[in-house]
Amino acid sequence: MADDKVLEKNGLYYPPQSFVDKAHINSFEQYQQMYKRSIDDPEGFWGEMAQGFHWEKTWDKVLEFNYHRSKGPISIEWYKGAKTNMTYNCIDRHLETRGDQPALLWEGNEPGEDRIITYRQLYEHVCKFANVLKGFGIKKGDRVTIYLPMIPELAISMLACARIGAIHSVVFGGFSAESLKDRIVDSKCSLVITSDGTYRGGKAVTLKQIADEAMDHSEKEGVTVPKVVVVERVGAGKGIECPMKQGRDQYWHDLVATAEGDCPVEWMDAEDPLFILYTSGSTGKPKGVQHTTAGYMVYVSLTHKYVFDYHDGDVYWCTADIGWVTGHSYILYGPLLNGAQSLMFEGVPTYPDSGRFWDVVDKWKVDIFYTAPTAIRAVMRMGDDFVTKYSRKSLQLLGTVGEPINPEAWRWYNEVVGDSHCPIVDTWWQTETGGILITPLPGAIPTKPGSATLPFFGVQPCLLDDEGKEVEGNGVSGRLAIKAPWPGQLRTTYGSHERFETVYFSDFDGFYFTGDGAKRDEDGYYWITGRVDDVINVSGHRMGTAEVESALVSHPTVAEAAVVGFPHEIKGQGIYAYVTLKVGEEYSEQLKKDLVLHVRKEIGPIASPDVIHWAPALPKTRSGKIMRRILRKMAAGESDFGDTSTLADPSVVGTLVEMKGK
Ligand code: 6R9
Repeated sequence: MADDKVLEKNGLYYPPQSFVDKAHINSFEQYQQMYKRSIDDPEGFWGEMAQGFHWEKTWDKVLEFNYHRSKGPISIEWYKGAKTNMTYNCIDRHLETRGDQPALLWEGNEPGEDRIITYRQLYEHVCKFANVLKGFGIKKGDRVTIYLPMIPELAISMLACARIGAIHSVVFGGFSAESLKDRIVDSKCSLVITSDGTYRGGKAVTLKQIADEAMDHSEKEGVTVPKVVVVERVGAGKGIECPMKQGRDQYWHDLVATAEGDCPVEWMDAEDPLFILYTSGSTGKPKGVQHTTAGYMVYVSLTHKYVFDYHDGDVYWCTADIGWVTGHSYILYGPLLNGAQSLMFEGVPTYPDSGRFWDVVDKWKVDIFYTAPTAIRAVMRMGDDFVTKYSRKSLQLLGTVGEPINPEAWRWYNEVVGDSHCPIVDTWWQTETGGILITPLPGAIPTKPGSATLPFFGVQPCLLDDEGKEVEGNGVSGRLAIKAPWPGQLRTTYGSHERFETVYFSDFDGFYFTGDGAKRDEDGYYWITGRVDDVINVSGHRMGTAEVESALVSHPTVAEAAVVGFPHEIKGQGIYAYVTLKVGEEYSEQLKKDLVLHVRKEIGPIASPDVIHWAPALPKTRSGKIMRRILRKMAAGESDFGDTSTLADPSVVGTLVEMKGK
């Protein structure tokens, strides 16, 4: 059927008619009307959008805020005065209507290893574990660090925390002991939940020993974790050790065996914290982005419904790890709030082979598939056969997130994966934004490969020039900022409101600054061009160049380091490190390897430098500032470095060029 295809006209891609017919928002006019209303009357709009949830007490005021640092402290409050509970809305609210429907579909690392958990079963698991937490004395406001692989216990732990009002801080399982230690220390958590180990492809690797090392080190910094819960994921005989510390460590299965299957919820104030999630910025250590209860709940639920055009009964799969914000908002909270069947995948796209995604799509009859450009590029490279040998008939919608998608990968995703039958939503957002901000609504907004298109309801993006003046009109570019709050926005950074204000609100008074650059084309569509600060995006993961630099400098041979991103075919951006050694140290291939290993140990494998470039000296201005522009160009293989006359010593550039590849 011709009308069953995505149609291209003058560079715009239109959804198939059959998709439009059933879409929640099914015309551009409807999008425009709703958008206009959301901006003209935010309180009316967001008050209405909050109607379907359970409110133990409704709000007194929908929105109160100050975005101007010049007028006082930055504050953002949504649904002020309301009382509710996230877990109640994710689970209890659905028990009557869909208790026996699957909530989580779990696909393990090995094909054939899976679990289905219904809403009722999830209720029991969560209540039991919530009672375990209470038994440890965990109460409202306490922080719980969760360092787990993609297993159901991760979701259960988060929901159990939310049920009793504890604040979860999930740490991605690929982070090193050092990174985990930083997060434990900053959050001063009362409990760590981890597992004996996890799988990387076909191999079992330890997590518990990493967690132990992190806790040993946190103790030296004054934070002693009193209790640790260990999930047995791998078990004995797989070559990993799981030392248990008497009096501190207990197994999950022993604890839940005797726990009660009901646990009353803690009614939370709208603005009570729900979770902290650490993310990288341009300076210092990662910061704990803090999200609160009611606004985040309404926002992730609504975006999940409209952006993915989610309908009852759809099987929805987001391939992210819950250790990142995408997993928090669009594997766990958004889908469960909407009563969805959310697939949770423990493995990687290339194990046992590069057809795994589509094997899983066929197995579970996935309707909606959401992944990252880096994963698309990785499987695209392996050839179409890995895709076309699977039917993929169930697929109706495709999504991407994490970094700009190059038009070539977008077209391949559309034509090969989606058989030109599924609209694609390229969703732009951040850990800080809680949910999707710029995105197509698939039944209403025609797409362009590489553009995240238009703002979601209630979101007012704008472009600012270097002086902080708004750039009006279309066909322009600038720094991407947002003019007014949306309910899913972060409220502070954990432990320091000052840092929150400095990072996001001090560059441009009256705006939330995203750190991204963007252009707005003739049709008003947004194209994100990447970070304008010292943050690089490696395989969709945010990495502060300063973090990698300080890891390098902590090696005994290194005097100084400067890290920049460079274009990388699969990862989007790779990590390129210029390293100056201490006097007397010698360059060698072995030292390069040692430095890469050192960074892996300090931060984790995702931060491994792709290139180490020996730098007898770094190009610096007279005031001592490293001219990263030159380093970026050199890393990208360019030979025109622009004006170098402001350097303290312009000859440094020639020396660096000579050292390339040495
Ligand atoms: C959700 C998430 C945020 C940064 C963001 C931007 C980049 C995310 C994007 C995108 C272009 C998209 N980014 N989605 N760039 N198009 N669709 O990824 O959060 O890990 O905090 O990263 O990722 O640079 O500022 P987070």
